[in-house]
Amino acid sequence: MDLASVSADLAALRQRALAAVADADDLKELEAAETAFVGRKQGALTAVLRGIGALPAEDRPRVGAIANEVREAVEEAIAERRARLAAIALEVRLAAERVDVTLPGRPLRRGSLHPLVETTREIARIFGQFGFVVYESPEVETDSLNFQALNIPADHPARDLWDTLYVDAPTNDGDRLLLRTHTSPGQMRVMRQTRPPIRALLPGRCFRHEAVDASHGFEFFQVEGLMVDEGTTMAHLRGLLDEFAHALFGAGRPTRFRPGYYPFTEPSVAFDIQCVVCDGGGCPACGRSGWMTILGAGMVHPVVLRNGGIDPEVYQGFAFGMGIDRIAMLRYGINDIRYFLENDARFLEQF
Ligand code: 2NM
Repeated sequence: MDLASVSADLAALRQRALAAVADADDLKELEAAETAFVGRKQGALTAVLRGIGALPAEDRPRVGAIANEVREAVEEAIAERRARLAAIALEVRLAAERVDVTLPGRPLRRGSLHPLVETTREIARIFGQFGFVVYESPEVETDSLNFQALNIPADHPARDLWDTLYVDAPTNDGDRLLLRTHTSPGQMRVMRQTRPPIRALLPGRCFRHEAVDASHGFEFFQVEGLMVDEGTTMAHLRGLLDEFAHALFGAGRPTRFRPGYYPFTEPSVAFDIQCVVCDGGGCPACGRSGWMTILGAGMVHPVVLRNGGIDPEVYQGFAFGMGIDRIAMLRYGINDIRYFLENDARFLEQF
């Protein structure tokens, strides 16, 4: 054992250690190399230093210095390699987690308004321009508001079990509960809760005990309008309905009043527009008459005004009502009322 051979051993150890560190592909391999070469107990460097006692005393400091230098060089290489492995691990992770923020987003499925909702809103928008305000009222009503207050007598056929759906529930005052057959009871509520001038619009679901076919549902939607003020006349009604028909079906479309009958209006009319299918020529859609009825209307009966708490000697009013389903069918060319409530996506997606 001499200085030259120990120096050579240390140089060789340094070479092998640096090579092992450089070759370490992960932390585990690096730590194994650290233990093998510069580990305090079992490391190769420690083994060399254990043999130092066999050297002449004057050579020991020189060997000690070389050994320290080797340790420092190897430990520095290990620190560098550790930092490099950490950087590589981060790069790998970032690559794996990479998000391309420039990719176009996944499109959201976009819904659309139900054709009945769309039509109701359009009707409310038009009448809104004339100052009509939308009210909503209950679908379960009393016999007195749905019929009696509206001048519909007890023996009127509409009150028959075969036309009206009654609710089998007791009430405090013996009044019978039913599913409203029109939104007129809402107009009665408006009259009792507000004072003239009144311009009210009542949209909503109504119910009739009906045999269902392409043009009749046991549920349907109605919009009614009510105007009450001093000096309200049939001429105001006529002008308003013309404006409405022209806004909805196009300016210049001919309209007409025909005599009609309702128990709650006097006089009563049917309001027709020239057929939107044949433009008046006559076709199956208009029964070859060239006209189609889109709503009913009239001057509110004095008895009905009085039932609403309004003095018919001071105030007059007109009211009108239309089936939203029917208006929507005309607007969109739908030929069966049953489509509206079937919830078939193939139908709904078209709007
Ligand atoms: C219609 C036709 C004619 C109407 C009458 C009233 C009330 F409450 F004021 F008397 N509301 N709605 C009315 C009048 C409704 O639907 C075809």
